[in-house]
Amino acid sequence: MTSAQPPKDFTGLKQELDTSQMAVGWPAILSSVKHVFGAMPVRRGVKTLLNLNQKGGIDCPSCAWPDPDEHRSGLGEYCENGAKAIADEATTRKATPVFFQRYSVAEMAAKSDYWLGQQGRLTHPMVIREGQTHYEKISWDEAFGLIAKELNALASPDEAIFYTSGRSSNEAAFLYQLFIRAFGTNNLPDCSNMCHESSGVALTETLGLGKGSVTLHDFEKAEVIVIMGQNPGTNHPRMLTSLEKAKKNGAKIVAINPLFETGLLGFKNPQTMEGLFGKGTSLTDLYLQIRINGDLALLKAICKQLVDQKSVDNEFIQNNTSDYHEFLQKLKQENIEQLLADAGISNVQFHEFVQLLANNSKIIVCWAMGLTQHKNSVATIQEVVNLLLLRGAIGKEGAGTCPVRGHSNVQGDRTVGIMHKPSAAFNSAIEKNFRFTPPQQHGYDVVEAIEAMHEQKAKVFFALGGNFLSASPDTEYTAQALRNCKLTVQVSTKLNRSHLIHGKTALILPCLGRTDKDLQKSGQQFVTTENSMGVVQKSKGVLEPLSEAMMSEPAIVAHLAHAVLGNKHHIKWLEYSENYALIREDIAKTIEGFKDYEQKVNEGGGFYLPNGPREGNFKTSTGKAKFTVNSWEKIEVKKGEYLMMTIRSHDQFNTTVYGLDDRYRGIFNERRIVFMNPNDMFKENYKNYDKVDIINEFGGNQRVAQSFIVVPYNIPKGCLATYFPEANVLIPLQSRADGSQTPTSKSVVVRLCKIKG
Ligand SMILES: Nc1nc2c(c(=O)[nH]1)N[C@H]1C(S)=C(S)[C@@H](COP(=O)(O)OP(=O)(O)OC[C@H]3O[C@@H](n4cnc5c(=O)[nH]c(N)nc54)[C@H](O)[C@@H]3O)O[C@H]1N2
Ligand SMILES: Nc1nc2c(c(=O)[nH]1)N[C@H]1C(S)=C(S)[C@@H](COP(=O)(O)OP(=O)(O)OC[C@H]3O[C@@H](n4cnc5c(=O)[nH]c(N)nc54)[C@H](O)[C@@H]3O)O[C@H]1N2
Ligand SMILES: [Mo]
Repeated sequence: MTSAQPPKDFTGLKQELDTSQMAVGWPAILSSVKHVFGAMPVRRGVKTLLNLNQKGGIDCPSCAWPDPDEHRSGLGEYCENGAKAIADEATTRKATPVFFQRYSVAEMAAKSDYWLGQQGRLTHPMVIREGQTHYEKISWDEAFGLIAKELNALASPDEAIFYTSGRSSNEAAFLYQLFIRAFGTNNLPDCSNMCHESSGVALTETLGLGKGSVTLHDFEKAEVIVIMGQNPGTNHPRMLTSLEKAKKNGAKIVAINPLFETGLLGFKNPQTMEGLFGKGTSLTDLYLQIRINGDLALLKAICKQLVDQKSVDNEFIQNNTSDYHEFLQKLKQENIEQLLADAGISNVQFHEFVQLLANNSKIIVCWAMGLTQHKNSVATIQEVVNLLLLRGAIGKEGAGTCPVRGHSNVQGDRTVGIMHKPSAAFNSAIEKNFRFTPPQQHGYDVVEAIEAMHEQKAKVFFALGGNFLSASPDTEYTAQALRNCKLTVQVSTKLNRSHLIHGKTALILPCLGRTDKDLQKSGQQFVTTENSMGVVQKSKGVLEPLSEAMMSEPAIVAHLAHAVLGNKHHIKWLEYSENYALIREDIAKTIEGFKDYEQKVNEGGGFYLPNGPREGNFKTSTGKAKFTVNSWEKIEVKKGEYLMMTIRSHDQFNTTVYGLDDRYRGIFNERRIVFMNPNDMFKENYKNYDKVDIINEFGGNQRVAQSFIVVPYNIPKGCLATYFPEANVLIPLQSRADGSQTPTSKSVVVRLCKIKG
């Protein structure tokens, strides 16, 4: 059977023990240049970079960090990893039908993720049918006909699953969900389910909106910025510019992370002379090296100490919050010493942190996957909210919540309807504007979708972007789920492992990316996206598409809807694909905050969507910001077991591997490594670079990730780290965050088994 995991060969590890304390600077510039000009001719590279993140230009397809509202640097409003993302998409390399003739699926599956990505852009629709070994060319009409036949033959629309990754534009996503609801299901799992779902759930419950409350302007006014479970130097490098500015304005920065991440330590801004030729700016004032999943314990200890020493904003609490009394009652039972011991934080650092919080109230808390991918993630994020509420640090300038989103339009996709649990208000807006009754019953999220396919309750899997197989937990189980399908369809820009582990019949539909010019009947189109701070902006490609056979995402969805539903509804699907302004017109009618969409998005740098918590307006069940009681339970780890987090290296975007280095952590030319504390290595009798298998036994099933190299690293005792997606095979599908169902990718209980010889 075709292997679902990347090959287990080692590539030749080099470890640099003495790493720099400064992120970016010249090494980042050199790396950007190497990636961009290594992938495409100079003119194409320059044209792309000059348009990146400029008003009316291309919205960078990498992370969701916002662009400055006002002035943007004419040269270089992007970062090293944005440049890598662009190089990956705008490359002139092509995976044409000839390529697919040359390599069987099994042969491709034996190659590394890096190799798959290096084959270039997908250029033609391809199909593989039962019993075949190779993909072959298919026409678009035939492909749409094939999907329509399978979808219309299902016993119920709920036997189909429609996944979305977070790069799709508002236009594509809105049309996609409209089609899926008209078809008759809410089976809309998306990458959010594995990402910031815990943030959405926690913030909706407590503050009435599942999004962050701050803007870039707040960073300039903040007194304290806390960064929890986030590695911005790699994953949101442009955030460092905001942190540098904040720092210059006097803000104190606190980092809470099991690793000393270079990007949190210091920054050499490539847009300033000082950054290029000077010492750079050191960023973090207080660095708490927390034990994996110790955050809830630490936050509870902080809340208790703030209450005990009466450093709380009583007036704010009185006027703006509910459930305070119950919160206080439960807090009395907590023991600070025990909580700190569980978190692995010293008393000295704890008190230093508490004093910073007690003496200031313009506090921003930022977080990412280090908080969202644990069993207690929703509770942890609710405790972040408790802390901010105690200090009155929400709904005012320089303060608030900042869940830093991942994919560049993951937030926008949700806003325009990519959700498996639509609200009643959303459903009635659809009904009113499109004259059909959308399904009311909730659909599958990612983990439920995998189960449904495994049990053959779902038979057709369609993905608008992403790499479902490799991004999902429990790789072997997920692979079987996909193999069980009658039909799997991937709308993609680049080759990935989800094309190789597929249903009885499988299709690859090549689409335009953010950088590509999108010409339709009414002329050149632009699309819109929403960043992590709720700004909607336009994005317009500038490059000639590599192949005439690629279609845009909105056009693919429109043609699919037309093929499946024809004229069953009062919806003129194909007209949407001829002019995306028509889609925006309907978004404006259906979704709150998009009034005058077309006009506003054409003015300057975009517009802000309404944000209740930002204005101190909380649409919760009590009409106020809610305190919550969150109980702390330490994850049980037996002797010989470790708590393992799966993290991103500096040379990847999720499952796309740009290169084999993790420069800031001093790792070169290898991804199959496991970071381990030298004391633990000594205890286990491991020498540097010994080889191990990693084992998880959750729920009585054994999962093994074979062949990893043990690397000594400054990580808390009892903790390990590996890279995603190589270690996803170990993440149990059944281990999920309470309340959000996010797989617990940051707290996997494992043991190691030394490979002899
Ligand atoms: N270049 C690049 N940019 C990206 C991405 C990419 O892959 N590459 N991915 C995008 C996406 S989709 C996302 S969601 C974001 C992800 O951005 P991040 O969340 O920064 O990504 P991770 O590598 O998962 O890093 C998690 C961080 O949390 C820490 N951590 C792990 N467990 C814990 C814990 O229990 N407590 C605390 N306090 N910290 C912990 C890790 O040490 C690490 O520093 O980045 C986006 N941007
Ligand atoms: N163990 C572990 N697992 C994780 C995580 C973790 O931290 N640890 N993180 C989780 C997180 S935060 C996320 S967001 C998910 C990511 O899950 P996904 O979003 O599913 O995965 P990506 O790797 O971002 O998807 C990459 C593919 O998207 C396609 N693509 C790129 N651009 C476009 C485009 O413009 N249009 C279309 N149609 N396709 C495009 C390309 O073919 C590329 O191969 O993974 C999750 N999985
Ligand atoms: Mo993400």
